[in-house]
Amino acid sequence: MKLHMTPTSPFARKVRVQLRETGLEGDVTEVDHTAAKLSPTAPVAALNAENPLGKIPALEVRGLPALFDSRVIARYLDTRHQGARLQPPEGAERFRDDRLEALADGIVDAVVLCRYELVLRPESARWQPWLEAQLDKAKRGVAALAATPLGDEPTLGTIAAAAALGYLDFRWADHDLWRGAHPGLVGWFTRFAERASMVATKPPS
Ligand SMILES: N[C@@H](CCC(=O)N[C@@H](CS)C(=O)NCC(=O)O)C(=O)O
Repeated sequence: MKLHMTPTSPFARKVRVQLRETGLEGDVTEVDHTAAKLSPTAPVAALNAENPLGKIPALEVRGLPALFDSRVIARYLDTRHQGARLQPPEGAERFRDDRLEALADGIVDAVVLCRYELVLRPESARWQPWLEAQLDKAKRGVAALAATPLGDEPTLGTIAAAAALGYLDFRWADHDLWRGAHPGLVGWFTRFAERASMVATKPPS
């Protein structure tokens, strides 16, 4: 399998943590698009050929078209390893975990859009109310995350939550979107971030 990624992408990090938690890491070659400076305004032809949406992560697998997005990849990989499934069994627990994953991904969607607005859009064309509205989504999302019971075990939901908080630390530390207001979440993340899978995939500073 080939994983299109960058070491700074929080969505790719979800997959990279999962690979390490499930012993599948050795089955996947990472294709790093950092050098191409992948962004919505700098598409990469080799990636577009696999994912028409031009986004990472995308996973090339034998016998299927390349898989995207991170949630689809996560569910595929969870069928490919020997150990216990990371997704809870069908029922209420699975929906709680799916919701957690969607919440975490939604927080990242909002701040990734903000980053594009700040980094890619010419300053003269910046739309401040839109930016603030996206940051508000992220803050409300983090408050909801803090109100959600989070186990210490890796599931698709807890991995997504950890990738989201790690990304807020990586790109948005100066905005203090979560640490100041949610000490309980800090405690949870501190423990989760000690996992070898998280240490190995920490974004480069
Ligand atoms: N919903 C997608 C989001 C993926 C995404 O937004 N990836 C960003 C990098 S963090 C990307 O590839 N951006 C390039 C683009 O939007 O053209 C997922 O979960 O995989």
